[in-house]
Amino acid sequence: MSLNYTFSIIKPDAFNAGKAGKIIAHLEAQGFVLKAARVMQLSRRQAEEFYAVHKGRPFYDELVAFMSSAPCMPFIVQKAGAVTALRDAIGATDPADAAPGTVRKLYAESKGKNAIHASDSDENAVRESRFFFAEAEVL
Ligand code: 3AN
Repeated sequence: MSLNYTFSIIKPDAFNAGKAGKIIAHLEAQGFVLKAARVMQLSRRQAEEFYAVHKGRPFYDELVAFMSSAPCMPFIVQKAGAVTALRDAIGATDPADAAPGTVRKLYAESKGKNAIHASDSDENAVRESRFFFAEAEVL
């Protein structure tokens, strides 16, 4: 059975533009239930560790610099089949390719500044949730 929760981050571009509330409301309207959330600015080291799987890819340095450049909002949501459901709700990595009504189509600027992160597998949802939240912080 697939996990009933997943991990996400409202990235600095969307958070700075005051879109966090709209994005959370958009997801709640689709049946996602907020289980944990915080506002924080990642250190460079935290961003490097979080995105370690992308180390060596051409966009890695830019991604780490961007994600540690300003506050962001990590959060956990619950829904049946959460990982797939949230990936569908956020849309393609590049907002130009994202389907109408997805978070990235509505709120993202570019492939790099693309408003939101969402775990891409149950395994990563567990790992990424633990990276940011202690058990006692999750409802
Ligand atoms: P997704 O976030 O849709 O899972 P990944 O895992 O391929 O996409 O990439 C992780 C993050 O790296 C993306 N959210 C995006 O911010 C950034 N990224 C991916 N590809 C590029 C690219 N070609 N140029 C700039 N940033 C990129």
